[in-house]
Amino acid sequence: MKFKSVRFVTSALKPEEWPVSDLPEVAIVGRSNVGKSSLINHLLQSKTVAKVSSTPGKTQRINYFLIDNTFHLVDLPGYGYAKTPKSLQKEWGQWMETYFLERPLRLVLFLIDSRREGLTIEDAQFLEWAKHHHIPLLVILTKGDKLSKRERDEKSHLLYSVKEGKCREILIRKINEAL
Ligand SMILES: Nc1nc2c(ncn2[C@@H]2O[C@H](COP(=O)(O)OP(=O)(O)OP(=O)(O)O)[C@@H](O)[C@H]2O)c(=O)[nH]1
Ligand SMILES: [Mg+2]
Repeated sequence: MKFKSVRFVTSALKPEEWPVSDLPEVAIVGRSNVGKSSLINHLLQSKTVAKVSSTPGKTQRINYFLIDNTFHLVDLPGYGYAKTPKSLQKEWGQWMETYFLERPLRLVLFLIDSRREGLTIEDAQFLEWAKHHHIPLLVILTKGDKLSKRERDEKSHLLYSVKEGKCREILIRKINEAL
């Protein structure tokens, strides 16, 4: 897969709205504002495929994109977004659990802001849960361009920046391996 063609499939919320499909899926998760939608645009070399915003909570539904007619790339809403109503937060948690356990997932791209020291409680909980359920996960540190050279050298995970091209090729290779 070269990430050449993309087609927006649907913007869904509840499991009933998710596409009926056996195509493999690669999902993107992480806190609000970490750069999930930006990463999708960078992978697809488009400015407009996924909606980006400097205000957290932009992506509020599960957005499905069909890539190269072969797999679904799935932009999930960011967690840790305080303005989501409490009632929806609870249901949302259950839907997400269903999502991760029942979809034909090949890889979860787990995004963390590279400037953060350590994990948030939610990040740690998700990692623990994903490990327990043997969910294939790739940790990606975002906004790598905001780090100094020394800080970059200290990081051991894939350091991504939408301002740089090299990380895109590495990530595409890793996604292809997972598929
Ligand atoms: N400097 C820099 N800024 C970035 C990078 N990636 C994302 N951003 C910025 O971070 C902000 C949030 O990006 P989004 O892609 O909307 O984040 P998101 O994770 O999809 O956020 P939600 O949809 O709210 O969950 C935007 O202002 C982006 O321009 C990066 O690699 N470098
Ligand atoms: Mg988003």
